[in-house]
Amino acid sequence: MATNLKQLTKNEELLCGGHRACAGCTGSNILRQIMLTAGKDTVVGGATGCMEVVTTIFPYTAWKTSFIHSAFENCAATISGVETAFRALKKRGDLPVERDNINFIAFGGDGGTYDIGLQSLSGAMERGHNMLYVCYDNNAYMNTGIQRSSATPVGAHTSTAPSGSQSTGKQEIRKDLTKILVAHNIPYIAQTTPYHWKDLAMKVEKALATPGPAFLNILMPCTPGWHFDPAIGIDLAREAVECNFWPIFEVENGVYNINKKPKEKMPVADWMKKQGRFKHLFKPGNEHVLESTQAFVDKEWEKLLKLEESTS
Ligand SMILES: Cc1ncc(C[n+]2csc(CCOP(=O)(O)OP(=O)(O)O)c2C)c(N)n1
Repeated sequence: MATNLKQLTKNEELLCGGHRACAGCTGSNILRQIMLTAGKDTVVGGATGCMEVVTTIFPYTAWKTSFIHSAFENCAATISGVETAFRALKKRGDLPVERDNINFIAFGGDGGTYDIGLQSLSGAMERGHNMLYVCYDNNAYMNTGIQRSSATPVGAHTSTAPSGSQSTGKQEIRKDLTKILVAHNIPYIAQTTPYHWKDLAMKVEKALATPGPAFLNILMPCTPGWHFDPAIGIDLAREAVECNFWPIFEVENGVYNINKKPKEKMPVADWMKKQGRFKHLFKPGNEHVLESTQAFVDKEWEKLLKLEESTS
């Protein structure tokens, strides 16, 4: 099992150093961890987000495996097409035996997944392709200058939802994409973070071993977008789980399993106060946003516990 740390570190690094990710970027941790688990026989597709931009600056590539550039709208469609071609070649007997088992992984940011590529993701999942779609959710359109996306949490300051005398930042409740994927009735869906490396590796293994479509939603703390000290990104991933902002769970054939239930729940405000994007919420007069965020997180957690109870 690749979920053994010793084994995992012996595996070949398929995302090499020298890429252009920001100092403290947790997205490169996500890509490295996934590729260490998936291995070389993997076809990767990337939508036009940070993790594509920083790893494929012409004429270089940080990928030591096949990598296909996609537009925002069609990463899932591109990889579903490659997977179909693979099946067709296999059926015709046109593949050498050693190329018999290939992983197909599509990557997209939250802008490319929650928003612009949602239709192609939905189509690929519904058609039942044998592929894994990974959304690295850094809560905004980061590489174009931190514009809000439908994944941005209430109260966050972004360039298109700025905080100031007239506004407390993003006003709308974030979309729950994981729930939308559950509604597709696909065999495997999970949330995780790059801090929880063992959980992440286990989920990648399960997702790739499951015949049919699988989806992973991975929280990615972003230094310039969330405004934090580059040293603490990975801690913010851990604390997002400790405060229940980002529960880590899986839904396997409709059955929910929460992988970590914090013993002592951390207040969401303690997580938020380490991030400059929420700085304005700690000024007098804005307490109501912190209170409503805590109430929202508590309510969603209760719903998740009930889903686990009712489906197990
Ligand atoms: C259809 C379309 N709209 C807008 C753009 C411009 N664009 C390129 S990258 C990007 C932001 C990507 O955001 P996200 O998918 O969240 O990834 P991140 O940069 O945060 O990693 C935008 C808006 C584009 N390339 N195509």
